Amino acid sequence: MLRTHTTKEAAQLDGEEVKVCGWIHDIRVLGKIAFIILRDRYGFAQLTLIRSIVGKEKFKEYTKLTRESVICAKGKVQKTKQAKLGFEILPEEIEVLNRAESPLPLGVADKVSADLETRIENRFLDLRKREVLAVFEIRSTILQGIREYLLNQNFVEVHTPKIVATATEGGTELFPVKYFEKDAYLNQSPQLYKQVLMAAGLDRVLEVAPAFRAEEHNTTRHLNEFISIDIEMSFADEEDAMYMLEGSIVNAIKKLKEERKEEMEILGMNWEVPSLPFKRITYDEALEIVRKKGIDMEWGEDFSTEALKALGSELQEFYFITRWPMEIKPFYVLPDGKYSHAFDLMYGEREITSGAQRNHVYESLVEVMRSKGLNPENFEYYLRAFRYGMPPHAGWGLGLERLVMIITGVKNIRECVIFPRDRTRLVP
Ligand code: ATP
Ligand code: AMO
Repeated sequence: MLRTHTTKEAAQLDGEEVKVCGWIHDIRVLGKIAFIILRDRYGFAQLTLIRSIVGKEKFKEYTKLTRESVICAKGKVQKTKQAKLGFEILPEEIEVLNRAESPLPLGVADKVSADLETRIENRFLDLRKREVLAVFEIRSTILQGIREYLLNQNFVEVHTPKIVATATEGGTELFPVKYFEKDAYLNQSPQLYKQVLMAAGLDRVLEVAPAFRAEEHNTTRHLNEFISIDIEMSFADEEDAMYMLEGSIVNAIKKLKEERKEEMEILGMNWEVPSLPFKRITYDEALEIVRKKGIDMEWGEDFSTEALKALGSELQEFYFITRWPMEIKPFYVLPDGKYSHAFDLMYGEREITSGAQRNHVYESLVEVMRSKGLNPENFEYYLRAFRYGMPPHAGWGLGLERLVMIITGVKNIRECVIFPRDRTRLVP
């Protein structure tokens, strides 16, 4: 084993021999004594080098090492009030595993914050910063909290194709791909497949997978590749789907509070576990709020950025907007006269999730498709599932990065993806 302890584990010991490994965060030389601050994912350790003990040659060699070089140090841990960390390691030996070039394209120890472009171009260095890594540790726990809740509710996790033949969420946002002699696309959403699985009798499905959207605009809340958490459940209406959604989010926040105290502190997050159920307002009520704020909006329009801001100023919490006009919702949503069984989950001015009870009646579905200008022939594999026993069903799709953005409070969605894909970025 290269290492015996992480820095965090070493910090708990006194008088024991350990081997810790990591990056050189900083080196300070004070004449005959030098301090190397070693960093790993879990924290820091101070290596105290005394020239008369390590020897003249080695002292010179070690103190000349560059920042961010990878080393292992073997030595005794000692609690001491003199060290800022409360302990030090007195190495007998330092093994240099990999030397870092100098200067670094992005400082790790420095407080100066580089611009996001430089950070993403040097993401491997950027992630060595505790506050950057914290976002991804939180992201991992949020996902785990949601998955855990849904698996406990008897959802089965599935994977559907990402190379597909048809659009699901409207035709303009598709990335074409060559598929041998056929035209294909990267999937925008597992929508059609998860519905087909309801006809298969899977009853409750969950998918966590990338979704691709050729959004032309460059905003702080749109990605061209994002992780979509999707559920679909049978013999259920939109209230059942909303119940699963609010339960998932509350479980994620509970889990964060239990397991990610340190990361939450680093990011200055202070969440209370939201109470259940989340507030529900209808589209008409939301429209009323927006109009009262002096914004001109017709019934049947989608909320503009300005309208969402007005809503957000009234509702700084998680809330659902229900009973949307059918004309602005996709064909697969179950209509209710000019209204629909669709909902969005919002937090303030931001949308996190769309969902609905679906239209499970073949004839009606085909009629809605036609009224929206779609050709049912292009959806043959999907429609077929509605002709031989399709139960009523409901579901939702949640953009993981949108939720992480809200929970961590970061301002740009790119900060929630390790290697983001946006309008101009394809590397790294
Ligand atoms: P979905 O993909 O589910 O529709 P979304 O939040 O990405 O979710 P959009 O239709 O892209 O939805 O945009 C929602 C609202 O945000 C729209 O009403 C639109 O006015 C506004 N919006 C869209 N693009 C931009 C942009 N580039 N800058 C500011 N606001 C925008
Ligand atoms: P919708 O198109 O609303 O619904 O997408 C679902 C959720 O995915 C997220 N999202 C995005 N996140 C980052 N960048 C983007 N470009 C982007 N586009 C969408 C949002 C959004 O709420 N099939 C339906 C879901 C369903 O009804 O089950 C769908 O895809 O958080």
